[in-house]
Amino acid sequence: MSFGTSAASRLSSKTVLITGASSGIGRATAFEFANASGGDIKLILTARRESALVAIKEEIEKLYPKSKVFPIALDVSKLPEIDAFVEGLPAEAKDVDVLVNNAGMVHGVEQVGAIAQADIDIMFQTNVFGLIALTQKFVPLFKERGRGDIVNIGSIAGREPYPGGAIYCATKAVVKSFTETLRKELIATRIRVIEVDPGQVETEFSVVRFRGDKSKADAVYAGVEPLIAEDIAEVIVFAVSRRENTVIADTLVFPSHQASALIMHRKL
Ligand code: NDP
Ligand code: 8X3
Repeated sequence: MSFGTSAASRLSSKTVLITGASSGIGRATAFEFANASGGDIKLILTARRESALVAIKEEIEKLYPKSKVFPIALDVSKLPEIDAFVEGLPAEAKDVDVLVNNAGMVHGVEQVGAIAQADIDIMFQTNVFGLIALTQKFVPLFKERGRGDIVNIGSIAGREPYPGGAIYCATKAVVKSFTETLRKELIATRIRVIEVDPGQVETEFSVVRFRGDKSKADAVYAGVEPLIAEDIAEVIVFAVSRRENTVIADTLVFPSHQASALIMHRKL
C-alpha cells in the first residue's frame, strides 16, 4: 500500500527499530516502512533467527536500493543482552526515531494449575520484560532528542482474556497498562506512544502456540479468513506516518469474521 507523498516525506530518513522482525507482523512491517518511505529509510531488524533477518535485508535492499537494513540478533527475553545491543548499535543507525516493540509469543493452551513454569517465564520475559527493558533504554534517548515514536504490539487478548490463555492474555494486559502509563508520563513531550492490538492474524504465532503442531495451528483458521501480517503492518506504518501532532493512541484490528477474542463466524 502506498500512503502518498506526505507519508513518504514524514518517514524520510527515519531510523526504525523493529523487534521480532524475522517473521509475521515484524517482517511485514519492515517491508511496509521501506515501501511507504519510498526506500529512504534505515531499518534495524532484530530477532533470534539472524539468518532470516539477513535474507530480509537482502530482499529489502534489492527492492529499495536507497534503504539500509541492519540485521542484528537479539533475544529480548535475555535482559543483559539488551544494554549491549543498544550500546552496540552501528554509528549510522544509533539515532533511532521509531521503536516497534513487536517481538512476542505464546506457548501452550494449558489452563491454570497445569501451566509449566518454563512457559510462564518465557512468555513474561519475552512479551513483558523484554518490551519494558527496550523501552526503558529508548525513553531517555527520545527525551534528550525531544521526539520519537514507540509502537507497542498488544492484542485483543490483552483486552479480553479467555480460557487457556491465562498467561499470554496477562502479558498483553500488562503491555496495555504499561503503554497507557507511558503515554501519560510523556504528555509534555513530542514522544508518541502508540498501541496496535491485532485480532486473528495468520503468522507463525499459532504454530508456536501449539509447539510446532501445524495441524492444530491450521485448525484455528478453519472456515475463517484471518488477517495477514501485512494488514497489521499497514496500520503500524499509517500510525507512525501521521502528522507529528497526531497520535493514533490505540487501535483494535479484527478480520471481518471476528467480533471478540472468541466470537467468530466460521463457514464450515
Ligand atoms: P510470529 O511468530 O510470526 O512472529 C513473532 C516474532 O517474534 C518472530 O520474529 C520471532 O523471531 C520474534 N520473537 C519471539 N521470541 C523472541 C525473543 N525472545 N527475542 C526476540 N524475538 C523474538 O508472530 P506474529 O507476527 O503474529 O507476532 C508478532 C506480535 O503480534 C506478537 O507480539 C504477538 O503477540 C502479536 N499478536 C499476534 C496475533 C496473531 O494472531 N498472530 C494477534 C495479536 C497480537 P525469532 O523466533 O527469530 O526470535
Ligand atoms: C493473539 C490473538 O486471540 O490468539 O494475540 O490470543 S489471540
